[in-house]
Amino acid sequence: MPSIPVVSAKDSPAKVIGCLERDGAVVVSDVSDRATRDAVLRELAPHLEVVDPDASINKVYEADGGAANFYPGKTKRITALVARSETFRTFVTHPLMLSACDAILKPNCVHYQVHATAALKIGPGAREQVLHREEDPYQFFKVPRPRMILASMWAITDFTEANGGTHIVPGSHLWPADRVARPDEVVAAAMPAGSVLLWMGGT
Ligand SMILES: O=C(O)CCC(=O)C(=O)O
Repeated sequence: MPSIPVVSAKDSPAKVIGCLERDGAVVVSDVSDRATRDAVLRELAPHLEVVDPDASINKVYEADGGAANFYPGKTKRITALVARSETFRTFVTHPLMLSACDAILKPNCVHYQVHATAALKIGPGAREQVLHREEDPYQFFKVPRPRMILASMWAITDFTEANGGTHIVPGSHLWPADRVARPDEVVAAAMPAGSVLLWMGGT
């Protein structure tokens, strides 16, 4: 059974990067403390408060060339977190993120930048999301694509398989384009609050 490696924030960036290269994903525990998570929650709360969890953005996404039914319902979503939460900015500039981005993205570019940010509050009964690669919008490159994206998911609350922990297919960043994941190759990222899941744009 494949699994997502778990390392500690005290481990070296080289260890984190080694896991990303080999498994395409890694969970790093104890990256954010309680006070930081509480501040993010407090700063985002008024924005999340006014979101309708049933407002579907699929039509807009499809019109833009995105996959059909990409976004599950029963979920509150807000974007532009850098503008909305001062504390969230410390995640973007966290030394772990910068060293991982330097190692994974810098060999392919002059500068890298924040691609998109979103906070998700998954409600009861939300369906699973369709498996995808974060780099899928760049269809002009064939899989396996050059490395363009390093994704992260910061656990502000505990992630479990039951409450919607992100589904990852370890090792799939190295797969040929036509290989489809079997159900037993899909792993839910279970991680306690304070952890961050990193994954390659090709995973
Ligand atoms: O549910 C969403 O808003 C998108 C989440 C997503 O694309 C992902 O977790 O990779």
